[in-house]
Amino acid sequence: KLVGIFDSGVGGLSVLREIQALLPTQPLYYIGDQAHVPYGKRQPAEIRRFSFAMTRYLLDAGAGLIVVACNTASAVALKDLRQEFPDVPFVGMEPALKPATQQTHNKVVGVLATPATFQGELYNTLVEKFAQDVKILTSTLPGMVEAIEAGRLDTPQTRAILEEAIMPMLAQGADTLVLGCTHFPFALPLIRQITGPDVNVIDPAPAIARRTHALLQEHHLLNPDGNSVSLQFATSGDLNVFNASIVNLLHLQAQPMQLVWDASGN
Ligand code: DGN
Repeated sequence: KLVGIFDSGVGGLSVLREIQALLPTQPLYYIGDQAHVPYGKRQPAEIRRFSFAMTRYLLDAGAGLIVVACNTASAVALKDLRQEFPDVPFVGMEPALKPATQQTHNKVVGVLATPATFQGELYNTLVEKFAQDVKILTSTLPGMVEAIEAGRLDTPQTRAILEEAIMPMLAQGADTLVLGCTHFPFALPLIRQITGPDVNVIDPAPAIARRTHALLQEHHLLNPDGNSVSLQFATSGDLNVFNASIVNLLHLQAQPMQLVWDASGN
């Protein structure tokens, strides 16, 4: 059965990549809402409307499970999505605070995510639950989502954004960093250059892929082994820009579709 995956833009491709590696024969359909990226500073009602529209689209296309491959949309809309579509299994993102607080030796953790993710109930529940004895430092990495969308994975400007956020975290003793936005794993090589080898950088995408596998199994939606690989992509933004990102980030040739939302975002 088809797995629907969505994000505000290309960030969720870091999740798709892991799902595809784990489940190479599962058909996947990815939507990037690039007409509205970035989501980080948008109003919750707006993010909810976009998330509902993409979910409906993917269900109409035949999806049996939806991966909300965006921390921001998960923080704002996951609860409502589960309520609106009670029969649909959803996999959502959340900043990996649990493993981070378990793995840190210095008891200092840095979290990188969007403003909307930090403001959401999901994140604050996690902080209450897992962060009693750990100091948590946060940064929203202003400009980073835009840099990844534009394919600037390793430029002096992108390095400057990362250094400005990460260096103070390291200076305060952070030995574990959480990538709380699905765009950020694409800058991992640069992040590692800045942190050096001794800092633990957590990308939750492999765990999300395992969770997707488990839920598919539980709901009898796993595609039996076969050799047909089916990957579909669509964007609400510029088709050529999206296509270039797929090539640049996934090293894949695809033929993405153009999505047109009406002005209300439905
Ligand atoms: N990739 C998204 C996330 O994980 O939060 C959102 C990025 C954005 O649109 N600001």
